[in-house]
Amino acid sequence: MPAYRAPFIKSSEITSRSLYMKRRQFMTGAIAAGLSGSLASSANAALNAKQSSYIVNDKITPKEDATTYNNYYEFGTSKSDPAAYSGDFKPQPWKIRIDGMVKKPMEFDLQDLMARMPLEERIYRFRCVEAWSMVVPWTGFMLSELLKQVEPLGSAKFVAFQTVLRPEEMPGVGGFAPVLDWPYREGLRLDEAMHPLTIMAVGIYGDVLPNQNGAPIRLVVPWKYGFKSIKSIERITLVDSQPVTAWNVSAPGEYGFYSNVNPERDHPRWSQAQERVLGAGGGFFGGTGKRDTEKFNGYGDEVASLYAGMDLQVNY
Ligand SMILES: Nc1nc2c(c(=O)[nH]1)N[C@H]1C(S)=C(S)[C@@H](COP(=O)(O)O)O[C@H]1N2
Ligand SMILES: [Mo]
Repeated sequence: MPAYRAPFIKSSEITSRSLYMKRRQFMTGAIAAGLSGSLASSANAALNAKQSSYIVNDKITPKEDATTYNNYYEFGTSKSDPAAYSGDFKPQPWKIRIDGMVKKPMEFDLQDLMARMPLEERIYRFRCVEAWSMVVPWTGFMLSELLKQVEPLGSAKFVAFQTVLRPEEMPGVGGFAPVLDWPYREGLRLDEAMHPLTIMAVGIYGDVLPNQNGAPIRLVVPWKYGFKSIKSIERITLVDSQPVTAWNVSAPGEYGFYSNVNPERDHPRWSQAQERVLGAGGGFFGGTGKRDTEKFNGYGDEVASLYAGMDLQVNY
């Protein structure tokens, strides 16, 4: 292992980011000018989101990489399967139900919800447990804003999430030996769910989510391994005990409930000390395309206090 080096931001990377921001400003301008009218309902509608201050200065992953190299086992286990086989999935119309230990259980129509929630664009690091990573602009809103509307009861301690299950639209579901115990399920502690970094994303790269990235609405928790960021959510339930999660059921020794990004705790079958950055693989200008993985994926200042006093080797 190489010694730790502080991340070095090349001027070319800074340039690509500011170019991206300019393009975003242009899109926002186009919307303000009323050019977006019919776009709003089309499949690649530009979303009218304000630029958030939650950004990182890392080079943004090419959209092509983030939308063709995916994990979404409902559509197959190869990285290219979700983009290739999610064409029949119908993300509209969509309802999302929030129930359990709340004062006001509710069912939201996603279009209504998106019109009401203040959408913002955030640039987050995203680290898969398989030791690859990307940096992508998500459009969404804070999960806390959604949960506040249903008024969690004092007894609620965890939040359980569930992906829609539609075997007829999801060719990776079913068969004699299902890869996971469907539906895909995930969970967070209530304080993690209420953290300002935790968002519900409805877009990526300024457009609505493509099916392979979790259309029409998915979770994004940037300090945890990617599998916590559950896709195409149809149900959220507040509960008082730690919920069952799909990967933990499948391999409890490998995938814990917390799954905070942690270079100090290796996966039983591979090191978590470094990550391969999507789209940065040792090209003409050299470099390995790798970087050292940061604890909490670099979000330690914001989230480390959530785990004060906890042994993160035990609570992996
Ligand atoms: N429903 C569902 N959600 C899921 C998955 C999945 O297989 N099914 N894969 C997870 C994993 S392992 C990762 S790394 C991310 C990938 O998100 P992306 O395709 O947008 O990069 O989605 C997560 N959410
Ligand atoms: Mo992942």
